[in-house]
Amino acid sequence: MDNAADTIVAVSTPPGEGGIGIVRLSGSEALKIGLKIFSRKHKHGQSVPLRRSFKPAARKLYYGHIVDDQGIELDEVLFSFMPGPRSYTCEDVVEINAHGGAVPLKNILELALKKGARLAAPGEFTKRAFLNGRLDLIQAESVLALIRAKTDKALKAAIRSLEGALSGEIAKIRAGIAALLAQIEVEIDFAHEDADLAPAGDNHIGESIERLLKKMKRLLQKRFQGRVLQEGLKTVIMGRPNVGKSSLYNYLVREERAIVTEIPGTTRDLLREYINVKGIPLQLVDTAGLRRAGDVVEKIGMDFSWKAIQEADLLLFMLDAAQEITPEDYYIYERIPRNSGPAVLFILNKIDLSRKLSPQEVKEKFSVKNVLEISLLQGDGLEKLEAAISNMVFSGEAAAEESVLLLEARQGELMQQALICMTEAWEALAKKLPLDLISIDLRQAQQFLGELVGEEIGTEVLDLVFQKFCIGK
Ligand SMILES: Nc1nc2c(ncn2[C@@H]2O[C@H](COP(=O)(O)OP(=O)(O)OP(=O)(O)O)[C@@H](O)[C@H]2O)c(=O)[nH]1
Ligand SMILES: [Mg+2]
Repeated sequence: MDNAADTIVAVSTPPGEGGIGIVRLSGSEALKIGLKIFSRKHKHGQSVPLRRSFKPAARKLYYGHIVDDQGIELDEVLFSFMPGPRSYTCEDVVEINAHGGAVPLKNILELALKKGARLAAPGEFTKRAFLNGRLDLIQAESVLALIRAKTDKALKAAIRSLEGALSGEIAKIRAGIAALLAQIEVEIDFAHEDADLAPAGDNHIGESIERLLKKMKRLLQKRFQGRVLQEGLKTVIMGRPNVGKSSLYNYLVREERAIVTEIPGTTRDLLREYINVKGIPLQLVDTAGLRRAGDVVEKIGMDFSWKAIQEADLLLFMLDAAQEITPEDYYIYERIPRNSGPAVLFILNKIDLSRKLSPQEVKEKFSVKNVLEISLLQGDGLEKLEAAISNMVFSGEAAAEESVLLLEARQGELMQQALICMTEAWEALAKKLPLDLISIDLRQAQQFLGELVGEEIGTEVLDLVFQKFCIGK
């Protein structure tokens, strides 16, 4: 690990031009280095070096200039000092609000490096906050989620996670396991003292394990929502040629992106766009219409379509209301991946034309509960369609928004491992195996959860987590 005592510096605002840019220093020498390069404006409008006795008050802004060794003013700035432990990293932190251009920021950074600071590694400020106990690992990862959040919902979820909602849930599970372990300990001791006594309270242990299992499963379910919020739900528009897929794509993208013609087989390449439907990010894909005929180019396009369908989270399966169901519709439907495959939303388009196909018939023929009727030509049913997509992620419950917690891939995996151990403990109990064995499983589960919040964690994992950050965070 890096020498925790050294003082790091980085430009903490994103690269590019901005109104202001912030250079941040953290470490025991932060103030000393900061004061070496900062000068307060003198009465006569000239920068003069600071009096040696000058010590800025905590969390106050001071106006002045950054001045290099030759006395040249590099930038006009606001200077602030946040003494540890009441700072982001729990160390002494100095923030210099400068002008946003790349050159002044680079000059200030270089000057700070010259005066003894070291360039921060990606995520090192947050890593220090973690190492100093201000954030647990889940909260540190939420900082990343926060930075990357693409929608309001994702942002709210990341903030909740940063505030410790997810950590709190996990702490409850860990406390539950710890209590169980203690209980088992007592019973084992008891059994040793009085061999005639049958191990009592087994049922109680079983119930506790079941309760914990349920909690863990619930958290894991939310992992899907977390991933969706961050990466976008992979949503693929599919159907036979000419049903209106590209028209739907253009509507959802709010732009004439895809070519729309009355000729079947218009779309050949996949089109992909990142959009936002009622706060839920979708990675929307328009595909080539699927049919058996078609020229070489169209066939290649159809191969792409099938591949996209395999990888989808949600399929928007389009049918034409002005025509009977065709054998192609059945053929396509049969080839949708089943077991834990994508969710499918049935859409009956062109309801403005004279009807040959009713929603009832679609429901019966494909044995589905819901069919949405729309007309892209007249703009009917589109609001309902967007609501339906959103509901498929949040199951339509208003409470869902508040309860979404982000589980990063790393966190989800550890939770899964802990869940397996707990299941094994439960099975061992059901088989009436000795309590010692059950406590081994429980301890293992406890260890995985400890790793999840970052209490029992190797430096490699730590480095992996923080590498995902950019410099300055
Ligand atoms: N009457 C009517 N026509 C529509 C509607 N939606 C689309 N169309 C027309 O249907 C034709 C096909 O539309 P596209 O969006 O290109 O269909 P597609 O499914 O992408 O077709 P391919 O790319 O060939 O697979 C075009 O002439 C559209 O104008 C609708 O709601 N009502
Ligand atoms: Mg098309």
